[in-house]
Amino acid sequence: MSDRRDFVKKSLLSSAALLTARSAFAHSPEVSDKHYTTTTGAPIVISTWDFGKEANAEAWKMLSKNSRAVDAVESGVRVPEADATNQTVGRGGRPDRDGRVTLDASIMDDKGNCGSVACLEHVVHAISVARMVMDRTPHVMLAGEGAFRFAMDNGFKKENLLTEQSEQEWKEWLKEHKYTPQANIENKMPAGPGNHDTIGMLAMDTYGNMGGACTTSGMAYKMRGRIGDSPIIGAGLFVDNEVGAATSSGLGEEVIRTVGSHLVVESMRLGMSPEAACRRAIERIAAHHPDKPEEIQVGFLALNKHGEFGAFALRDGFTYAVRSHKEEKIYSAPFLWK
Ligand code: SD4
Repeated sequence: MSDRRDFVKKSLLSSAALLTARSAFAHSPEVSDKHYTTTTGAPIVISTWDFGKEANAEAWKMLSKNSRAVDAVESGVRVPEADATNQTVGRGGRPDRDGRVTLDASIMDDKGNCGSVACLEHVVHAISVARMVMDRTPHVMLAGEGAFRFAMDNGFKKENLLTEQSEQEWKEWLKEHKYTPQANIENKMPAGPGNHDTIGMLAMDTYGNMGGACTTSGMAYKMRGRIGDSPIIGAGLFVDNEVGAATSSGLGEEVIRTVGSHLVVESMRLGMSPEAACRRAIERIAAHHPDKPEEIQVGFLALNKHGEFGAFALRDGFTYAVRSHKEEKIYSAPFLWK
């Protein structure tokens, strides 16, 4: 209880400081270029891909009512999780090679608390199961059958996540039976630009505290049991309330190998801008691939404690959505390889 009082007191103090900071910025010229923008301060929410816009809108409703960043990002990413037409997150996600939809998700708050689930089946809101792992268990990560049992024990509903559309496409795929991840598959899916991949969302609340969430059905037609970067703290998501937060989308194996999101945050700690920090992590991945394979895409997205954001990708096509008092916008990330 005293912990909570302490939190409320600190929050009010930092909120007052932010309000002062905001009015000091109110008449300063906008610092803005194509990919790197200084906002006028918190709150702000950013997320991967074009479809982040709708998810941001949900998170924004909460941020603008002074909710904690961690609560806002959880609510925000539940939007694509529930959307059966989005074939890469939650319900309607593309299955693994065996036709099973398995979800990966992680969440992290401003106090270094984190929770995640990997290879979770039959539960739409993997992010909320991850949140419950964070809030109600002594662990960080639950996987597979254990994660499912934990969800059932905590009141989540068992559902079939495989939609007719995803099932049909999987059956088509089985005819050729080969597994080749495609670059920017998120913006190329048959259902058009509304159909995307992993959502990684980062936010800073009115109190200047940060939170992040990441949720996905992973790479389509992956091997059974395959886990990507999204549920791995430090790879698909990392939040350090003193410095900033980062998340990723793309070929998870590359992100895990380089502990990408942690690398981005640590680079910001050294003074790099969010974009430069994302670029550094992308260059680390590129260094393993002098031959620039066509099929590899990874994008990083980052937000620092000043409300500055940026992104960088291996290839053209990675987009992200931003919502703040100043803007509601989709940006294209700069990239390394044509
Ligand atoms: C994964 N990073 O499972 C996820 C998938 C993804 O764009 O983000 N694809 O590897």
